[in-house]
Amino acid sequence: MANFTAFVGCVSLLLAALIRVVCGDITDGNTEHLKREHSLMKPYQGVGSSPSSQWDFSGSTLVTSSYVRLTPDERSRQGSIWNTVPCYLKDWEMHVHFKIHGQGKKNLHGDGIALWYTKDRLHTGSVFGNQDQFLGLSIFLDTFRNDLQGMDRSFPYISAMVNNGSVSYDHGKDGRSSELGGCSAEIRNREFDTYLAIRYSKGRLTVMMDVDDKNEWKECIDIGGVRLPTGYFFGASAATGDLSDNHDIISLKLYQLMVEHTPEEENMDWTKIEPSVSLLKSPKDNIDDPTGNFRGTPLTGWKVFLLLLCALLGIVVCGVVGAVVFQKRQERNKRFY
Ligand SMILES: [Ca+2]
Repeated sequence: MANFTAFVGCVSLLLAALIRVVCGDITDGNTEHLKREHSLMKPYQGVGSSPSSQWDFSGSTLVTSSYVRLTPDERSRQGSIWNTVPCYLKDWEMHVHFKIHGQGKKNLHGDGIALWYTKDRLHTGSVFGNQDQFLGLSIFLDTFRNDLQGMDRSFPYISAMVNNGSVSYDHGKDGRSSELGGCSAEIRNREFDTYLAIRYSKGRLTVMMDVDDKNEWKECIDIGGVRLPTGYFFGASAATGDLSDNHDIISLKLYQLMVEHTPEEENMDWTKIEPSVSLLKSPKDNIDDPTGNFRGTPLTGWKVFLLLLCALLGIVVCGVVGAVVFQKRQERNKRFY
């Protein structure tokens, strides 16, 4: 039986190692793929102060050695921080470490943070401190419910929007008419670290969060058919109105995802792509969609992982059955002699 225990131990170790390897390059922040020129990390040396700086900031933004405060917990403030280096990666994942906190009691705080991947940068405006009718992608961390008719969802609410410059964000409706997907999440006044991950790869946009101190990603948004060009800028902005909060960014870490593309995809000019979405609903709601659009953009890493997991489970089951049969036979043999 000792041999069998050792065998199971070995398989468990192998399985753990495999999970680390397969997941590593997707969400684990594999350091070799971290792109420092697009990342903002403590102690934020040189941010905004030199011509060679990789991050600019404007408005109420305050940079300290341990956080970047986009707005303080005061009324009518707007602040932003922007990467000065355009991003030419085709597949990427941004990890956002943020903190939203303030004195306001339930529902008496606002308005939230927006994360951007857009053509323009440093244009102050009405959408969480940034310009409306933007070109690109935005993820909103909306902490205040403006739309009193929309009681079917609880706030804070995280949502995504892709814009080709023609659509206005409807603040009064919390952007509901233009949102691609979203989820409710307790992201305010938490005592522990809160994170968001935005992944864009092969036309698929995935937003995950880690806001319950469990050190694991929970899916919030997952949509296919999203087209975004390369050469846009990453940024973050926040705004307060009559109600307020401290909106802090602790870090923005950008990882390059190693994904293969077809020769045709490689040869096209990705900077010329117009931001668009061909599939408006979450792939999860479209399982029976006969067009099967979303199936063209699977999460390859996960497929491989599941296959390997099944294979390993098969080996474990075979091992257990084998060991039991072997032991039974030994016992029977003992009885005979
Ligand atoms: Ca709102």
